[in-house]
Amino acid sequence: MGMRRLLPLLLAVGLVVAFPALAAAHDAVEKTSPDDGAAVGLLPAAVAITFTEPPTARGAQVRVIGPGGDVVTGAPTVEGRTLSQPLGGRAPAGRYTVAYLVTSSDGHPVSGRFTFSAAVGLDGSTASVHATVPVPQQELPDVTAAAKSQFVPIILTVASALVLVALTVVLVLRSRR
Ligand SMILES: [Cu+2]
Repeated sequence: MGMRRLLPLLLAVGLVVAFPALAAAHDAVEKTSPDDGAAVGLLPAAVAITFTEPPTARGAQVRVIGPGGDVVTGAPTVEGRTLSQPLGGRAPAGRYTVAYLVTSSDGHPVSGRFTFSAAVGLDGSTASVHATVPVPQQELPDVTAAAKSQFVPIILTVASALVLVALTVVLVLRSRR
């Protein structure tokens, strides 16, 4: 095979290596607890997100933002395919948005959010609740930007991809001489 023909092939290989997200699917969210948009009675003591594959506990982050701010307590835990986050004992009634970031089983970060309303808070307070609508992006602190710095596997993936692309370029240039 001539080098002129090999060049597009090498570039294609480099692209596939550089963008693993194109070649592999992240874990999808199967369900959340409470359901997205749900109106519940008593605020649950924990929220949970169940994925299609077991996520990695390391680096997992969950924020549960309500009328009184973030009400998470302790670190999130992973049991099987479910990521759980306990809530603080003084969380008030009202509308909550849950934002999460977790490492997918394929090593890529998966983030998302959902909302729900609770008529009775863990502190005994009450609020009128109704089904919620999606929250505009700017109402939430940017948890993903801060958390992504913890994703060492991603950095390694990107670094190795760059090395492979560089090697590909070197091979192409060398083959042209
Ligand atoms: Cu992925």
